[in-house]
Amino acid sequence: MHTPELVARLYKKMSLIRRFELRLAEIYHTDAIKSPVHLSVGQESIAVGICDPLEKNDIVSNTYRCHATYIAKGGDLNEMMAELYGKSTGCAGGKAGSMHLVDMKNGVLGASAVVGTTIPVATGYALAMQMEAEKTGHQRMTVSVFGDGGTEEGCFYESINFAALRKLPIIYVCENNRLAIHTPIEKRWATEKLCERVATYGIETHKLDHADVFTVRDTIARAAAKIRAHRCGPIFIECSTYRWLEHVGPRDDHEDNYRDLDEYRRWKEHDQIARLAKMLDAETVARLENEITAEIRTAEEFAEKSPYPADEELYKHVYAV
Ligand SMILES: Cc1ncc(C[n+]2csc(CCOP(=O)(O)OP(=O)(O)O)c2C)c(N)n1
Repeated sequence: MHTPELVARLYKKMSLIRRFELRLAEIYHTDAIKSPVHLSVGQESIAVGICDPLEKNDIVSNTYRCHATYIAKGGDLNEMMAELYGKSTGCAGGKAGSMHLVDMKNGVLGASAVVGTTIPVATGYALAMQMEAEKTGHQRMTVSVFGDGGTEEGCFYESINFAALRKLPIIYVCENNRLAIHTPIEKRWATEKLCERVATYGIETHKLDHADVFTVRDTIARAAAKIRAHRCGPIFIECSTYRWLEHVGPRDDHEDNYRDLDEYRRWKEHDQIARLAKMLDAETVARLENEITAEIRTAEEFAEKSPYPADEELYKHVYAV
């Protein structure tokens, strides 16, 4: 049985992510947003299920499709919108854009556009957390999130091997939306036995098929508690999900002939936001939606009013050898 508070909290986070991204899709044509956007519409329950049970000082790491985990982990919404607008108040000073969101004060490790590259960085962070816990006695954790395409990179296997060897405090989560740009999984993998492949490294695995936000949350909560108590990481979780919009950009691409629209319709019927709305009373939903409207408007105004970076910023954070 889920408490009304939990349902309301998960609903609000998922709806905030979706409405924030749909607002981006609306304003994208105005050129206010200065970088490409990889939207997570349809996939929100994974990010929210992952981040809800984490502690503030735990870290979540993701790829270029990072809006959802940034918001779910409590990343600053104003700084996120300002970053998308290329403004100096953005979370990366307006220099990085949508694919490189970061908010270390809220436990969001910097994202990267290069598929797979955040996995070894997150693994290194988990090693640092393991060493830190030897001094502090408290085990913080890292959750490394990536797509099914990320598991095709060599550094994925190097990372999970190292993490298993050193029993690192890390949970690896594959958001399996079955698509890498336009290529479905059937054209990329000889078998879909991803969990079985990972298990051969000596890693506990879980396969979650329905993107049920409560199941994702409970699985992460149990995995995190186990790793904190027994120092027995890593744990690998494969979460099935589905991207409703195009790979990059604001459109739906259902006319592009590369995906099975029945699969899309099936996922849409199981939309977790609509499901949780039905578990709440209408008054609560209206109140949460009003709060979301205000938060998005505030973020937009903050971004609009903020200045672009000064010219001299061009030479800061540039390294030469
Ligand atoms: C190393 C590398 N190879 C190729 C690309 C081009 N690329 C960008 S996104 C993408 C698909 C990745 O799919 P997946 O990891 O499943 O994540 P999703 O986009 O579905 O969230 C590819 C091949 C890249 N950015 N980096």
